[in-house]
Amino acid sequence: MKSRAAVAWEAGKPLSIEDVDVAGPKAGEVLVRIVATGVCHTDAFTLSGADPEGLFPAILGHEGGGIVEEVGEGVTTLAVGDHVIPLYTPECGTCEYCRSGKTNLCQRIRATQGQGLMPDGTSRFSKDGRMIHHYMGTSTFSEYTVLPEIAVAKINQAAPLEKVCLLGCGITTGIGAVLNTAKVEPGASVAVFGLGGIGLSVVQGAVMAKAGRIVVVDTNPSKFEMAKLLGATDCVNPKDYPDTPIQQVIVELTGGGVDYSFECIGNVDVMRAALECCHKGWGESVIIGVAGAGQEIRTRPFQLVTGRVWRGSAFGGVKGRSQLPGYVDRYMAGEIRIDEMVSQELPLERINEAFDAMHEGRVIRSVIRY
Ligand code: NAD
Ligand code: AHE
Ligand code: ZN
Ligand code: ZN
Repeated sequence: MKSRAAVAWEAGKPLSIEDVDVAGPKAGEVLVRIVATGVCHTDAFTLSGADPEGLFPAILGHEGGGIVEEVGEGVTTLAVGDHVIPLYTPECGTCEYCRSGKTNLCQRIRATQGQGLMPDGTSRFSKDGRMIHHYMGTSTFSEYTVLPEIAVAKINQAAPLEKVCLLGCGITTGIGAVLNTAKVEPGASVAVFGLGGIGLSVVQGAVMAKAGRIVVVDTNPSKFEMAKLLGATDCVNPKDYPDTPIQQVIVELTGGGVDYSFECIGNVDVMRAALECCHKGWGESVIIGVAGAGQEIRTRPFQLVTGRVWRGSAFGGVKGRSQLPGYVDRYMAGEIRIDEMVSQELPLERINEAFDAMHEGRVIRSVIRY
C-alpha cells in the first residue's frame, strides 16, 4: 500500500514528504495507522547525524498513537480497531531481560531494531524500489507503519490519540525516571536540567512523588513559566551566573546539594554538573539526555567515593505493554498532565517547522496530526 511519510534521506537535511510503499505485516506483526505523533529531541539528534546508530534513508518518529488496521499471522494479543501506542522499548515478557525484574530493556528484537529492520531482517518501507530503514522500531512519521506485536501497547479506546501519543516517549520517560529509576521519596529535593518535554515531565513526576524543593535549570528562561505551573519551586538560568559553575550555585541554593538530579539535555558537561550538584553521601543523578557519537562523561572519582550515585534511564524504566496502558488511564483520570505540553499541532507537510521550533526553543512539544 501507499503511505504519506516524512523521509530522512540523509543526515542534516530537512525531511521530505513522500508517498512511500509499505508492505503488509508478516507473521507476528501488525499494520498501524498513526493518527498523531510527537516530535522528540531524539528524532532531531538522529537526523543531525550525531547518532552512532543513525541510518539513512529512514522514516523517523517514535512518539505515536494509532489504530491497528491489519494483523499478521499468529498475532493473538491485538485486533483490528485496537487503539495503540508503538513501543521503541518492546516487552516480550520471556527474554532474560524481561524475566529479570530489574530492567525494562527487553532485548528480544534490539539487534534488528538497531539496524533499522524488522525482526526478520528486512524493511517494510521502500520508495521506487529503494529500501528505507525503520527507526527505533516505530517510524511514526509514516501514516501507516508496521510494528512487531511485542512493540505495541493496547490502550483505552476513549483516550485522545493526539494527546496520549506523547506517552510514547517524552512524558512517560520523565515521570518514569522519577518514580521508577530514582524512586524519589516525599520531601526529597530535586534538580532538573533542561526543560523540554522530558525535563518538564520530570518536574511533573517529582510533584507526583511529593518532592519538597524542585529546582529547575535552563538557559532559555521562557521555559520557567510552564515549569512553575507544573510545580517547580526555584528557577535557575546558568547565564545569570557567568563566573560560577552551576553545580556550585545549586549546592549553595540548597544548603549542601540535592537528593536527586536529572539531566534532560544530552550535554555531557551538564551531566557532570548534574552529578556534582548532588548531596555528599547520598545524592543520586539520573542521565536521561542522549549524547552524540564520541561524547563521554567525566568527573572526579572522588564524587562517587563520597557517596554520589550516577544512573541512567531509558523510557523511564517503564515496561510498555504491561505498564503504559496504566499511564494512559492516569491521564484520563486527571493524574497526568499532557494537554499543556502540546504547544502546537501541525499537519505532516509542515513537520520541518516542528524541528525548527524545537531548535529555537519555542515549543515544549509539537504534535503532527495525519
Ligand atoms: P528539548 O530540546 O525539548 O529540551 C531540551 C531543553 O534543554 C531546552 O529547554 C533547552 O533550552 C535546554 N538546554 C539546552 N542546553 C542547555 C544547557 N546547557 N543548560 C541548561 N539547559 C539547556 O529536548 P527533549 O525532547 O526534552 O529531550 C531532552 C533529551 O532527552 C534529549 O537528549 C533526548 O534525546 C533525550 N531523551 C532521552 C530519553 C530516554 O529514554 N533516555 C527519552 C526521550 C528523550
Ligand atoms: N542510538 C543511540 C542511543 C539512543 C538512546 O539512548 N535511545 C534511548 C531512547 S531516546 C528516546 O527519545 C533508549 O531507549 N536507549 C536504549 C536502547 O536500547 O536504545 C546511541 O548512542 O547509539
Ligand atoms: Zn523520545
Ligand atoms: Zn523481552
